[in-house]
Amino acid sequence: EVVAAVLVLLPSAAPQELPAPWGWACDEGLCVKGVTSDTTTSLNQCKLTCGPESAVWPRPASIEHSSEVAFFLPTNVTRRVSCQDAVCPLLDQAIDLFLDNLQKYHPDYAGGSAPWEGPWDASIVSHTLDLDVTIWNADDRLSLETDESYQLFVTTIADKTNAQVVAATYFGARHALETLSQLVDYEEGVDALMVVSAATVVDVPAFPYRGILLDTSRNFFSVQSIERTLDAMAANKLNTFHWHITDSHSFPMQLETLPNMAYYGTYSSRKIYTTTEIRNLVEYGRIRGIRVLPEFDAPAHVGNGWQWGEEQGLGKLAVCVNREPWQSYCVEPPCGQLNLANPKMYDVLGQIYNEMVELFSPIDLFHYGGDEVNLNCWNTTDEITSWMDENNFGRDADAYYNQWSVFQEKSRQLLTSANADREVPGILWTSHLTEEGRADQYLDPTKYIIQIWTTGTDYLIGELLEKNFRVIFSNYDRWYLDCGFGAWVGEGNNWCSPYKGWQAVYDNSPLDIATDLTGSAHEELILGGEAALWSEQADEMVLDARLWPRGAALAERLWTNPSHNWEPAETRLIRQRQRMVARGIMADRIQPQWCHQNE
Ligand code: CP6
Repeated sequence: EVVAAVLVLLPSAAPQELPAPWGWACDEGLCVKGVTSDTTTSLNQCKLTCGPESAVWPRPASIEHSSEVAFFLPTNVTRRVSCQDAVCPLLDQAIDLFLDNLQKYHPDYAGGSAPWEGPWDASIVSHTLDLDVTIWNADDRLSLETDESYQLFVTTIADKTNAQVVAATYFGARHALETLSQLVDYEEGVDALMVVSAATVVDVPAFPYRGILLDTSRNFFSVQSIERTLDAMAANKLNTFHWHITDSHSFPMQLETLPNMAYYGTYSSRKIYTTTEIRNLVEYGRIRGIRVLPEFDAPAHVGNGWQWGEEQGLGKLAVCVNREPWQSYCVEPPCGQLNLANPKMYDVLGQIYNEMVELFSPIDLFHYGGDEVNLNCWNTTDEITSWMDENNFGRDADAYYNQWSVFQEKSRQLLTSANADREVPGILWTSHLTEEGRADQYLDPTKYIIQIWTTGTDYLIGELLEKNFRVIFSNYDRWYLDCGFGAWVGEGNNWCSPYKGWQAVYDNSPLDIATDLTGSAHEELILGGEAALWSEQADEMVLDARLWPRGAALAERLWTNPSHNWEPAETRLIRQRQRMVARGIMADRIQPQWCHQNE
């Protein structure tokens, strides 16, 4: 009683701990906050993360750890690596990124090194985190066959924590470093980092293709915003940045051999990706375990950029460009489709492929687009109809499908020769060419992968699988993230309403869809999935919040493929969202700050 009275009288210099709104259940280990026992969700219920078991996103295939932590300073990390050839410089960069990510846990991080202040006790100052990374193979490029698995062993003896990473490839090792960074957090009380003192992680992705699509034609996105997207993808072990770089609206891709394309096609001279910027982004992605996959969408979804042909004596390279009323010639304005009747069009297409193959080199996949061809555009263009007649192709729908498939075959050959006669699998969107009875008539399943954008109830998905096509899922009702609130509604289209929350993204399971449609999961044919950010209603101001944390939900579906739905994942997702924010990603908010004690 006497002591208490004295304490009350003493003026307190230290800020008082704020009382928690309710009793936090968790008070040691990597706890950020407590847990409530309440499992109902949503706006008026806090969801709180606690301990290393809730730290790693996407959840590893297997993880065990102690509930103790070791404290250390980021200046006390050592590295030892065992690797071959080109992999070693990549690994050095991955470790640098890992160290940057540690700095970013500090609440006062403002770039570079955070303002660590201490004072620290001797045990913190002397503690080291020793990285020991072994990579067996010399692959420095991703492919669908790349082994992305890794093992991570954390052990602590006295003042040394050893983090041992073993992986077949660079890509597995960089995922291990991502996981390790997520087993670290900042501890306010000691102004130091803490790492779980012992852990064993054995991890492997469920699917080899885990993507995000960004459309940079309807709206332009700065290189910096694309880099930020690659950073966020790396934090979620997503491995494919599908760059829908051109469309009818604009052509922002600089080509040194065809400068007219961007000259005619960009919105402005500043809204252009120079060849240097493109090469740098490809490398930026590679270091982060991401293939930058180019799409050149054709024969539809072209337009601006192609007008120069006539002025330069090559004739019309594209038809229906900006034609009105657009409803008759395309799904959204402005219209445009390549001119199948002009052989010079193929010369230009081959040149585009030549330069794209070089810019994105070496490619292991290529996206041909191939969506939303409008037969009425070709059918109402004199140059095309007279060419059809001269060649006795006929004029019915099948005649046009035949010519479209001839175009596709020529495109494939042009791409193959552009790629020094190395054939890579091509990706095509679902379209009339992939419909019932047509897919295997027109397309060879050993050469093409089909990206599905219809919903999970579409029986055609089952048909494609039964015909042995490899597929990538991008169901528009779950994995299209482009919608702004309310847009399109009232124009006869309602796919933007209601808003697709992260829960809907999380619960979309390709294997379940395949099983429902065909009675078999077809695991070997399902390469994975991709969320799409089309950009009619998005530019870089809203990019982060549209993509994240929903893209993180996609990532766990594709990496872990959990057998449960979103509910048990919620607290971990909230923590992953906070982690992304710490790394400079302006991810959407999930709950009130009131739920987070020390933020
Ligand atoms: N642009 C291109 C688009 C779409 C596609 N391709 C699209 C279609 C339907 C919806 C959203 C986007 N805007 N080139 C389809 C693959 Cl709902």
